[in-house]
Amino acid sequence: MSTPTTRLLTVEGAADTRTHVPLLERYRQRLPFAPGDPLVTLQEGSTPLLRAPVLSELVGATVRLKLEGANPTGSFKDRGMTCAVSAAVREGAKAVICASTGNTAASAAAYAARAGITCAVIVPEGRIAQGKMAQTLVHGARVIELKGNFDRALELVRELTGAHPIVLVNSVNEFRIEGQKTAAFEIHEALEGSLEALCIPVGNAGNITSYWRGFRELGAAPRLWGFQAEGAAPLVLGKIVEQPETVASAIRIGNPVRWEDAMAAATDSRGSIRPVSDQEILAAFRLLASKEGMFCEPASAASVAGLLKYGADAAEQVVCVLTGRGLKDPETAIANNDGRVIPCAAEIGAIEEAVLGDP
Ligand code: AN7
Repeated sequence: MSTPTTRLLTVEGAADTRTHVPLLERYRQRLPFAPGDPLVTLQEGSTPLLRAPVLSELVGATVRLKLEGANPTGSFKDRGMTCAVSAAVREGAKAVICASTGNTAASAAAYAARAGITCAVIVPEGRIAQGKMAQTLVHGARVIELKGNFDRALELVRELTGAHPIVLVNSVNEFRIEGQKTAAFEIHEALEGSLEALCIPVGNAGNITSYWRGFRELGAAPRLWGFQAEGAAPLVLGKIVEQPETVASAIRIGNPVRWEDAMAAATDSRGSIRPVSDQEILAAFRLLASKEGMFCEPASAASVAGLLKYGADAAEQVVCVLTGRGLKDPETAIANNDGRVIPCAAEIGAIEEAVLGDP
């Protein structure tokens, strides 16, 4: 058996092939890592930027989707986690921890497994999507279900890490923000600096903070349009939401840790943070899947819901960030679609009727 240290990939050996370069290598010049530092990677980043013809037509702009669900664990969190866990390993950490609505937990669990260190996650009881729970468990993290919501979980985990040598990998961790800013680099490069507006869901507000940092470092300044679910919209209301509620469980957050940074990103970019209803989120979710062929999780669809609701405001080049993939949350998908399953006897007449008959 190899020890955790020898199992870590070095920078030199990180990519088995040259077809996909980990973001920490691709953007090393702009990240707080030196050659030879431990690199914990699952080959994240370099995600597709897909044209969305139906959306483009609807809003009268060229709309593209940044497919962050194409990251190894199926969400944008991997960009931050490769950095946070690599830095933790560099510091000699043996354990990481986070509070999570699900995706951070899945990502932390995967990168901790890769690094050969332990991981604990605190999730709100009964409130994280099944795909995320499956990932977190199968990666071997210790899953702690809190009788309380995400905001309380984060408070407690911050207190805990103040007293114990466990590295906190929520987006209070600067390495998370550093890693996630690389998505802005990729979009800027792909569009050769022509991006005018970015639509993005906002929960704990780490990601909008990261994008703004990334764009600023390149001297770019697209407008950032952040969207929160109506029932979990503290940044829109200007006050903490004690009991956040939305179908989009990933962004069911009432007291974002990057509050000031997110407001600054919206203001400095001449953007905004606005609300979308659950109905609007689910309508965008279904439209993406049924008309663009793109299955994302409900929280991700908030970016598109916001664009459809408020319009492109004369921006011609727009990107919507689809933060996580649809398979993360099968229950919500099964409960919210226009399809139906047709039962059928195992004989040709019944099959004919099922396939060719009136729907
Ligand atoms: C799919 O996993 O907070 O505004 O604990 O999973 O940076 O918080 C997830 C957030 C958007 C919001 N889309 O990003 C967690 C967690 C998806 C998400 C967000 C999340 P932030």
